[in-house]
Amino acid sequence: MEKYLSYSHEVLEAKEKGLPIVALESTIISHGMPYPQNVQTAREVEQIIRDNGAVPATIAIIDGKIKIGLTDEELEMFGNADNVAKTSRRDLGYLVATKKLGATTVAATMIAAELAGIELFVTGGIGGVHRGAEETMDISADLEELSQTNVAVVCAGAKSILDIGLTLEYLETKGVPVVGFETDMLPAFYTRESEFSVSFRVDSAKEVADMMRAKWDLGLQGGAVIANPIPVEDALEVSFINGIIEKALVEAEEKGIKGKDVTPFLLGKVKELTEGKSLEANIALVKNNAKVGAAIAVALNENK
Ligand code: PSU
Ligand code: MN
Repeated sequence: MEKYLSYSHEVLEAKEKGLPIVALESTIISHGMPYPQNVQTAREVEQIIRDNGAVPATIAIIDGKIKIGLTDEELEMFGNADNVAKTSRRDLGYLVATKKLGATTVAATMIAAELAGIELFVTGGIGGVHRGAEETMDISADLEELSQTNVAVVCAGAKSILDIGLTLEYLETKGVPVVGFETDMLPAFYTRESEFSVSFRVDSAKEVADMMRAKWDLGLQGGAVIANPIPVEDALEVSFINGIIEKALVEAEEKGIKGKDVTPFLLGKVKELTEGKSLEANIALVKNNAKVGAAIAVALNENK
């Protein structure tokens, strides 16, 4: 693996000392948020993880290697460059072989984290089953990855640009637990609530760590979705955001947006139509996830 993986000094040292490490994705930086808020958020999220007792490892493809932990200049580059490819499972081999810049999605970040021995990953939102998937077959590779790669993923639930019900059905079929962190209801990213229940509710980082350890000790492959609701003060109003998501979906359909461009298009459109309110909410929820994720990484490190 040495041929394909490289580590930042900070992450290498953390590995040597056996410190808890939290993986972070780079698609959210390159394709999920505009510059410069993306870079600023990435830096702040890393610092929150340090402040809560773990070491951050933002992951991306650079110069033919999967880089585990980015320098400040690299974070800036991934936030600002326009030649960064959105990289999921199918793209990894190509980007590494051609030495192009790749920003890793949830799926690719999980793969990289597992290769690097990192058990916990923090992000904002995962991909899922898109609305209309019964016709388009647009189902994110993130879901398949969650069923086979041993990394727990902290997120703020499933966004209603997706078909949340079908996303949960898919995860159930694939045996992926969807855990509510201090909630019985699946949060819907911008809002704390949805009409869907989680598989289990947990009320502490230790409970999550114990559940993951038992699952993995039993030889059950795959990760879990740890759904952590956006803080009350940052949540958007349900009818406001859902109305805007409807508009964004109509526009994506009219413009014929397809494949891997769908999610970035919808996120950008929602930001525009909410006049930036969705971006503020997105930033707040990722930071909140970083805090919870660091605590889970610490607990996982203790029950190893
Ligand atoms: N949801 C967000 N922000 C994001 C993404 C999803 O709120 O940046 C990104 C993640 O990297 C996720 C990817 O893995 O989009 C899913 O893309 P697709 O639907 O094309 O699989
Ligand atoms: Mn897709």
